[in-house]
Amino acid sequence: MKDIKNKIIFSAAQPSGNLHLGNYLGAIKQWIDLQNNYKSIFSIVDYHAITIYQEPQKLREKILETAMIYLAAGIDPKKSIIFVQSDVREHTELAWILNTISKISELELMTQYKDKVKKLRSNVSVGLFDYPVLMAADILLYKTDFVPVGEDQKQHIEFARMLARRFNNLYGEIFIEPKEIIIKEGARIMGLDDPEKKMSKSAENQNNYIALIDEPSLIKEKIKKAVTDSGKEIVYDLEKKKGIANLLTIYSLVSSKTIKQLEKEYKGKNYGEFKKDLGEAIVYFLDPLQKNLKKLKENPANVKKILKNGAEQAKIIASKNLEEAKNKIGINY
Ligand code: AQP
Repeated sequence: MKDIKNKIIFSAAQPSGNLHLGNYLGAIKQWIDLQNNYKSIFSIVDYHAITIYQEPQKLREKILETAMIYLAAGIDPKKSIIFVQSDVREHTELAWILNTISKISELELMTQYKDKVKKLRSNVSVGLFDYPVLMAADILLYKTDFVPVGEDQKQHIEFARMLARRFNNLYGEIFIEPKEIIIKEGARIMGLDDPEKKMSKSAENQNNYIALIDEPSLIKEKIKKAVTDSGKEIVYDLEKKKGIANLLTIYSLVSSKTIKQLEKEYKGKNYGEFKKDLGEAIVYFLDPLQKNLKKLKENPANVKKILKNGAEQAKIIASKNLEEAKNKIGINY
């Protein structure tokens, strides 16, 4: 048994657009505390991002910006490994191996895939279909114990767990069955333009999300436009008032006030007042991160150095574990 200090955390985000408040509240925020207690590995998963077409110059920028957001949020390269997925080739190599034990029928059940198919229709790549296998490789490659993620990734972690078990049964015990860590509040922040769907980087409507890099005026504007309902009361009701419930969740997480406290505070007040205060609370909450980000952007060379150094550290673990897997299969002579 590993003691807690040796347990491994792995998590990642795709540089497929602007990281948003959902990514932060659902995932990144947890990483900051976890890195103090676990061996932590955080990746910028660019090979996942290209499962949907990305404009190359924009992708280049978003890879670096995502890394800067990790650092600005408080991920400390002295405590955690931060690296870009494509810098560690072992990820795609293990993904190929795991492809050979994954079933098409299992991948067809993935909710995120099915949602994206609805949006993309016939323009769906094999890569998008195979996304959960690459994600399982990302996780298993480091013999990860825990994966802190938002609710939307739960099914993918279950799949990774199942692949670890299947590999171990077929070839011998080497992979750890990873468990997800999902926080109670904020694990599924909904879109501001449509509270039925999760907040998403790839949403067509920019008013769907609050990007972590949005200017204060834009943040306030987006909150003002957030979809609510025709009622008047500011109460948490997930059935009848999904929009307000989502805004209350966000407000609670950015202000550290409970939803009950907020309901009391806004009793008798109107949506306009509530939204105005929420916009300001988000701006205030994101201010330190945005200030840190501005400083980091002045010296991209330094961030690139952190990433290259992180990739070297990741590679040491990844190459050893991949070799072990290859030996088990008989891919050595
Ligand atoms: N709306 C959300 N609420 C809470 N957590 C969320 N996450 C994503 N959306 C929400 C969590 O953020 C981490 C990084 O996500 P990702 O980059 O892997 O992308 P994703 O899960 O596919 O969601 P996005 O941000 O909407 O990206 P696109 O639109 O490109 O698919 C994960 O832990 C995720 O659970």
